[in-house]
Amino acid sequence: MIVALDLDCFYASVAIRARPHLKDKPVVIVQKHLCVTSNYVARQRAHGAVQKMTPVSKAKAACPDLVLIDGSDLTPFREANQQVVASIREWLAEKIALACTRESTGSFQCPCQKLGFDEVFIDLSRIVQSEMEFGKRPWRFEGHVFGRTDDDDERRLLMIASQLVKELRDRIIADTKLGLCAGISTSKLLAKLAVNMHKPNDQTIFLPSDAARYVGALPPRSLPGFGHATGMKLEDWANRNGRNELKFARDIVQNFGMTSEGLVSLGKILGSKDYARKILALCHGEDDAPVVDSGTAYKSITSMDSFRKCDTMESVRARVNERLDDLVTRLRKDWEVNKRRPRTLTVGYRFKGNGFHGSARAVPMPCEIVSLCSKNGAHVKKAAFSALQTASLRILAEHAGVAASKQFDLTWISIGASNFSKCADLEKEKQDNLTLANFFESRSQVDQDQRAQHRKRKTQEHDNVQVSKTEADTTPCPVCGEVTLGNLREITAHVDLCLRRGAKNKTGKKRRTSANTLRVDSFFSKQ
Ligand code: DCP
Ligand code: MG
Repeated sequence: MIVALDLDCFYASVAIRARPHLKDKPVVIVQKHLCVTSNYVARQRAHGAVQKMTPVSKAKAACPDLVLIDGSDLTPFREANQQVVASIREWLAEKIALACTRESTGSFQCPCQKLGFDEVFIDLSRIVQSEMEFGKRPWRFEGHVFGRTDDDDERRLLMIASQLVKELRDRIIADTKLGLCAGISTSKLLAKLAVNMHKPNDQTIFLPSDAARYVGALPPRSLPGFGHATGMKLEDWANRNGRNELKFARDIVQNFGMTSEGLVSLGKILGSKDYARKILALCHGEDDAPVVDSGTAYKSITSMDSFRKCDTMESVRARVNERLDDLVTRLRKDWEVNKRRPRTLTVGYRFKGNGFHGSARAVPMPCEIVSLCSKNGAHVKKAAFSALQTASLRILAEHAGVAASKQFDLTWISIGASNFSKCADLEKEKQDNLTLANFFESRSQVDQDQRAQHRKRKTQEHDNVQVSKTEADTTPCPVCGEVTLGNLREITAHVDLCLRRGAKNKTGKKRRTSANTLRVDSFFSKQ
């Protein structure tokens, strides 16, 4: 029971939430003279002329009263995303707690995976299962129903899932004042396809029995998980081999079939048999990818930007500095909330003429980041900034050939921090290192102490021997009980002899060996 959530005209909704007077006006969010999204009023008013990535001039021509809002600062969108995820997690926690109480079981998890800023997948299976057993839910779907199912249990489970999702959406809207759509089905692929079927502020249930036919009729590139590069490789292969155009997903299935031979040849084209299997399954409407919980914090923090021209070292430095200003501030904020530090720095770049084809290089984080992400980090931002700047420029020089002596024209840069460690771990690591350092530092002292103790022990032993000797003079042999013994060596030799001889004690009785041994032991322990 997988749910895909997608916020409606996300950037525009966040911007309008902060400016309620714009609620009924056509609004677009602008980044570098392009409309990155628009609210639904603008979409209707401009009859499709303000699609994502439309130049502002064109959008304005189609809808003159368009309100333009600058969207270059992503902070409000990031924060809104966190509010949405917090609301989802709170709702999930309540449902899980209820299920655990009803079932008298230990707690469980319903994974929640973020995808970009405004999409989330949730695996609701476990809660739905509990509701099926204890929930007394009505026998109906909540939302639009697409497709059909031959399985009554599946139908019932999807009904319950749709009712739960309606509750969840209502909760998110109440908590965040942001509208959203949901797709509900039995895989991430079908849930994601369903989410776009009725927009805005609505939900669709995709019953999966006819999924293969439906998906087969879609262009392969519209399938989530079917990347741009995959499309290029397949088109190239089709052209070279005079095959029909691979226009629909079913054409890929027909060309390669679901046989092992087909899999091998597709694997050769795509570079991996596993990936080929995944692509064939996708084109057939099947997807067994699990929802992997993203945790509460971002896996990486990246600042990126694209531009028309960046062909001098001065402009590269300026672009890098802009990214680092943003990154350093966000890393510091992240430390305040999550108490963690990144260990890896990644710099990505694209050159003019390479389209979306870019490269990236990862290196260990400069150690100045440790000071930035610590208690007094707010005061050492400059040091972290300049260490990151040196590292980033070095990567660009060494791996991208971005240097004063060379010709280049960059169109995109990204600088990211990832591979985070909780500071508790780092503190422990530090503590362990300290302990180790202390150990080695104090080792010489320990050695000295031990040597002194050793000397003392030797002296005591010597004294003890003297004492023993004195006591032994008056101690009878534990075996024969009669002989007056001398020093330790003489005692041992005498007792050995007595034991070998099976000597009798004073009373004339021959002692049992075990008893002898006991007596001898206690004798020596006394010594
Ligand atoms: N975005 C962007 N550049 C793009 C596409 C999108 O910066 N080329 C941003 C703006 C969007 C946000 O990402 O608000 C989410 O993208 P969606 O594709 O989900 O679009 P919206 O949420 O805006 O609209 P919809 O209601 O169609 O989901
Ligand atoms: Mg959206």
